Formats: sequence, structure tokens, C-alpha cells
Amino acid sequence: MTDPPALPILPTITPPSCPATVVHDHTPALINTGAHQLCPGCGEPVALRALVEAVAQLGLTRSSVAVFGIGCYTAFSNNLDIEVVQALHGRAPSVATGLVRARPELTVLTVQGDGDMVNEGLQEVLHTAARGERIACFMLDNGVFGETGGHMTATTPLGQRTKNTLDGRDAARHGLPIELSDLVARLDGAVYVARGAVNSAVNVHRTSKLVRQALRARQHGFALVEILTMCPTGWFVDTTDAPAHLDTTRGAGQVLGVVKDTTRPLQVN
Ligand SMILES: Cc1ncc(C[n+]2csc(CCOP(=O)(O)OP(=O)(O)O)c2C)c(N)n1
Ligand code: SF4
Ligand SMILES: [Mg+2]
Repeated sequence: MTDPPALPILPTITPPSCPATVVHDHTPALINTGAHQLCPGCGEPVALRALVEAVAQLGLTRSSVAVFGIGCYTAFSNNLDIEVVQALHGRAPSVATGLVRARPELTVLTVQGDGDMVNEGLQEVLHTAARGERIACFMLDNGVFGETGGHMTATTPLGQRTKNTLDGRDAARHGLPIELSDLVARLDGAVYVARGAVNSAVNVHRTSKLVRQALRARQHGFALVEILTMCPTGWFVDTTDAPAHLDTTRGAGQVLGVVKDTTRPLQVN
């Protein structure tokens, strides 16, 4: 058997055949710096990237105001090149209501975690949806209070190990999870509800579409996109295992895609 031909060794003075790219070349225009202090493997920066890219693609940069809740993702509120208002825990939908009623020409959106929206602010989001306020809410749902140490939230799936459910969430002891998207979809004021995830390239692509649809739908009423994100630190799993872990826990019982959309005419086959 003959040896394969040796690859030619190029002298380092030879210019590369294609131009080099650096991380900054791939940073969306509305993120001032790609550097952040969130854990490696965290899904929140991926979800936020999808959100700001959608804002830019729809030409909403100048009209957008993002009301941030409090969680790990809040670190990004200093990093974005759009207007940001910081709300108290769980209160973002109410702050957003005030903004959009005072300035209806604005594109008002909220960025919240699951602890922020479903534990601390459940009544805020439900009443805001029921009133049909013309805002779009984006929930980064990792099933834990990430920033304060990875404790159980209302969305933690059964069996999930967290800081205060070390043997896994147990229905009898800790209650059943609240599926917020399904709950909000039952309210007439909600015109668009969807559930996405950022644990694979395909899911990120689909989630970007859901985010764009929500930003358009909010012109007709309340819109919500729940985005399932990875929290390897809070879940006690290796960074590289987190995307698959999401599939077997949150993703297993959740259907991804549009949950409700009253802004489009019914398709009759
Ligand atoms: C009224 C109030 N209660 C508690 C806190 C403490 N706190 C800050 S961040 C946080 C966890 C937020 O969890 P989540 O909304 O799921 O966001 P994540 O960190 O997981 O992205 C908590 C409980 C607070 N800032 N204000
Ligand atoms: S604790 Fe979880 S949500 Fe917070 S930065 Fe780390 S991985 Fe992300
Ligand atoms: Mg969380």
C-alpha cells in the first residue's frame, strides 16, 4: 500500500486563501460587545441574539424599548444598542403597559426569566395578556432561578434536580409545573403565543422566526414567546451535555412552535 501524497506545507508568508474572520465580525449590530460574563454553555445569550437580530431585521431598532426583568440575562441590558428600561422583579409587563399606553408608536417588548415571569410576576403577565396590551413578551425559560443559585421555579419539570430539589422535583411535594404558554393562550387578549428553544441550530433558526412573528403580532394585541434555554450550572450537568439534557427534560413534554395565532386567517385544506 502506498502512502497518501504529503500535503504541501505553505510558508507562513503566503497570504491565506480566504480572509480571516474574528468573533466581532459575527456579533449582531445591536450588541455593543460580544463579551459577557454568563456561564459557558448558557442559552440566554443565544436567545437574546435571536431577539436583537429580529428587531434589526424588522427595522424596529429606533422604535424599540425593551423592559428587562431581573436574572442572569439582565447583564445584557447594558450591552444592547436599543433603549432599555429596568423593571423590578416580575413587573416588566406592567411597566411595558405604561410605556405603550403613553407612547403607542413604540415597539415595546419585555425580556424576562421564568422565575421573574411565572413565579414573581405571574399575575402581571396574566392581566397584561388578558387586557390585550400591544406588547411582546419574551421569556427565557431555563426552569431555575439561575442568578440566585439554581433553585426550582414554577416551570421546573418533574424529576429535575435543582438546588432545593436535590432528588428531583416531586409532584406531591413541590407541585406540578405551570405551562405558561398554554395558560396565556387561553386568554382572549393574547393574539400570538409560541414556544421555541435554543438547544440546536435548527431550533435557533425556528425560534428566530417565532420571535419575528411575535414582534409583528404585537400590533394586534398581546404576544408571548417562551424560549427554552440551557442552564448547565443550575442543572448540575456538563456544559456540553446541556442541549441534550434540555431535550430529555423540558423539551420532552413540550411541543415547540406556534401555540396560538389569531392574526392569520385560518388555513382550510
Ligand atoms: C423582589 C425580588 N425578589 C428576589 C430577588 C432576587 N433575584 C434576583 S435574580 C433572581 C432569579 C431570577 O430567576 P429567573 O427569572 O428564572 O432568571 P435567570 O437568572 O434564570 O435567567 C432572583 C430570585 C430580587 N432581585 N427581587
Ligand atoms: S447560572 Fe445558568 S442562566 Fe445564569 S449564566 Fe449560568 S448557565 Fe446562564
Ligand atoms: Mg430562570
